[in-house]
Amino acid sequence: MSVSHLRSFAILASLLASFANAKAEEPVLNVYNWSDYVAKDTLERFTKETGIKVKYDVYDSNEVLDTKLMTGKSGYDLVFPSATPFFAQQVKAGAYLKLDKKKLPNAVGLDKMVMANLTRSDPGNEYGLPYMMAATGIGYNVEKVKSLLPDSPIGSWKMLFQPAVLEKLKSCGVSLLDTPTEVIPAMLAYQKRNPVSENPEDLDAAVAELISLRKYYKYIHSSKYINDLANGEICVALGYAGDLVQARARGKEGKKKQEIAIFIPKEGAEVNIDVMAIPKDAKHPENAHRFIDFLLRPDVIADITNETGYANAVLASSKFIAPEIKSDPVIYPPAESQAKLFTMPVASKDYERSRARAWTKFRTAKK
Ligand code: N2P
Repeated sequence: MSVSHLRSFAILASLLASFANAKAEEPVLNVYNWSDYVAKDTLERFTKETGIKVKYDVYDSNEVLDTKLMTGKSGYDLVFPSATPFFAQQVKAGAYLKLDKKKLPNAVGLDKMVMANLTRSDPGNEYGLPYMMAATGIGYNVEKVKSLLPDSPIGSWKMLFQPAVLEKLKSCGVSLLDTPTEVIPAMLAYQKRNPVSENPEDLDAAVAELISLRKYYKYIHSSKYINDLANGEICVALGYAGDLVQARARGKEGKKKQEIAIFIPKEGAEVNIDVMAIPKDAKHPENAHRFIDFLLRPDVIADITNETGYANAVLASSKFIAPEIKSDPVIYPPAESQAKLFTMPVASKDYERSRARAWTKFRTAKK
């Protein structure tokens, strides 16, 4: 056989192999994602283009996803953990399949800075690609807060943690996210301690103060606050920026119009990069790759950003993003507030355990 024959034979063989692979997979994809994290027509568009049916389940905390992944067979083909500390630990534990970059041509359009940041969790960017990013901030009902506390400390964590403030705002409802990886750093920032400290003394101080404030919080939950803020059921919430943006939009649309405002606290706030990753035992990895590549299409991901209020890392999506979204400092923080943002480090197992214990102590403290 001549060299060129050999080459065409090799090409044919690899084509056949990829057909066989594609054939072997039924046109189904099991996705497990955060709630309120795609546009209304994202899944439908994908199915229309590919014939792949998406079974879509949602969660509202990394802890829930982590438990499913770590107990082995999750049954999912694609999940969206936060890069640190969760995805980093899951990568170390061998929870994911290596991505096949040949099947992800749109990945070249990803922001190199975000990719570099992700190497802290995933050296070589082998197991995950960025989906959406957001800071954690505070959303509040402008009218209700103004009437109960005209000189409230807007812009500061004091809105959520200062007893004198909470004493006033308790009656209109204050809520926290249900996760130690958000609430403890926020409390540490309020206490002017290092928000990403792994010092047991800092952890104790943060939890003691949280416990002393337990009676002021109406509830601790990671997704209910969107509608409750929008309906006027609560008036201050710790939330993910995009979710707060959605609450603000729903507040404008609702029957009882509520004006919701949002800020990222000046003392510093956490930022999460959520990634797309394929669990090791995924039954439809081929379809998962197709969905990841679809989500990385500039027009597709721009629609998601426009609808959910979360920033993405696909540079070419910029031209499809609505001007009011692009200029929203809550979604795309300007340089001066970016300097105050921090991401969680990958903490030691020991620290993770003590933080989880401390959190349970707070969660179960008497109101
Ligand atoms: C979506 C929440 C995703 C942000 N509702 C958490 N990283």
